[in-house]
Amino acid sequence: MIRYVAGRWGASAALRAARIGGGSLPELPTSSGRSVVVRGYAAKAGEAAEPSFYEFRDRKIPFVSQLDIHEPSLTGGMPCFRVLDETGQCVLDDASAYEVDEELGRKMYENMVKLQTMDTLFYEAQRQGRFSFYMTCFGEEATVIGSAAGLDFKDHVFAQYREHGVLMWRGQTFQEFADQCYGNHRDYNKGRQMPVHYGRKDMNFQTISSPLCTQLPQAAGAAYANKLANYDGITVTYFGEGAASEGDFHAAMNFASTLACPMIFMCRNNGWAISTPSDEQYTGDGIAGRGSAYGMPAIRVDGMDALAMFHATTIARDYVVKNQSPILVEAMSYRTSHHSTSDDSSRYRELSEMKAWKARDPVARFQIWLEHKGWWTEEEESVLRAESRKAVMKVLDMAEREQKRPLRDLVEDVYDVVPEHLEKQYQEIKEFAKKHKHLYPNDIPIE
Ligand SMILES: Cc1ncc(C[n+]2csc(CCOP(=O)(O)OP(=O)(O)O)c2C)c(N)n1
Ligand SMILES: [Mg+2]
Repeated sequence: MIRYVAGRWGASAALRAARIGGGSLPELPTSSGRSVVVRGYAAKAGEAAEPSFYEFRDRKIPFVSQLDIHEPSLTGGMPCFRVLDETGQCVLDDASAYEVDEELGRKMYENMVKLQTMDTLFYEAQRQGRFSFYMTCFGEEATVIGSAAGLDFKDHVFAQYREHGVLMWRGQTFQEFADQCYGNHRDYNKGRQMPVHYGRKDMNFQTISSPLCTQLPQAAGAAYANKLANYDGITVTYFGEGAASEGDFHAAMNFASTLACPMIFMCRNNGWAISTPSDEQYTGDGIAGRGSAYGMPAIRVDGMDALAMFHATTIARDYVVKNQSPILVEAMSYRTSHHSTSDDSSRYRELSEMKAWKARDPVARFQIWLEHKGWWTEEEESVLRAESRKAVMKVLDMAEREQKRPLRDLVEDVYDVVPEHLEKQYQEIKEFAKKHKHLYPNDIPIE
């Protein structure tokens, strides 16, 4: 008879018992309440023992006499850690281990407000046609700032594209964000990237690349290289749950776990991959549930709770440092914005759903907690909001007025000397631009 048993936990309990070995027959729990019999495990002295295990290298898997289908859905999902509920109230009986001090709490909050303000005004500027593209992180401010605060500056970050809060936390100014989005003379990438594709070597933040999930295997490789070089920091890669549907996700997870790369896989599960809802991206226990298949520990955390995010990240980081091996974190949230300025989410999801999530605003949630602690006032709130707004408006104007880089920059810096084929392409573009001035942006010097 074939029966269904709870797969994962039953199997790992058996494995653990098998690895420990020794006298007593392990009790292998199953969700069906029936126990699995391990045949021949405890052969009596003098008797020839039946083979009890499938053994290969460090694997010792007990043979059983019962043919079972291991049904993962019977094991239940991984729970989600949170400190603050949706109204900003602490849900723990004793929260002392999961708080932050006043200075850190205020800094986290101020960064979240600045991020929200910058996103609001940059988004509007893009809609006015002032630059070509923008992405906000509405709904995920706590995921990004909470995790950034839990990392060390020396940790190398390989981000997806919605994690500009990490750069803000590390000190990137409003002006530097604006210069990049306008692709002006001051942009560190010389205007050669799409807006929001930031990169800062001096902040250990690798340049964003649009093709989804490429940052994961790169991060695993970097973590491995850093380990070999005894680098005193870890590697962190951010990615969406949609990106986790790419093959690169699996390659990176396997690479990282088999080579014990010291890194955090930080998944932002915001419910959507543009128009595809997460329940169409995967079955099973989300992204965190995949950790065990790769022998990788995992944490699931409320990504709209800044305190929970901060502590999940510090605990994950400690684990990585101590064990010199990877860990997976899945932060649960909701993308309350459109995917990008090229998207209209009202075409594929109910406005009411989005509004219900917007009401759980992670920034307001953290503000309530700070106020409750006596660390934040209404007056400070209006000053911070007004000043941030003023500062962002100013940098947008400044960035707009700044000169663009010349066309020639397009082909420089990649090779020591510009190769012939790029030189030829540049000459062609130049001629085209001169001939068809009306088709060419008038603020970019041709020569
Ligand atoms: C290889 C590749 N395929 C498709 C795309 C188009 N694309 C850009 S973002 C995106 C959805 C990603 O969703 P998720 O990883 O959940 O991140 P989120 O936007 O929700 O933060 C897609 C399909 C791409 N950039 N690269
Ligand atoms: Mg997503």
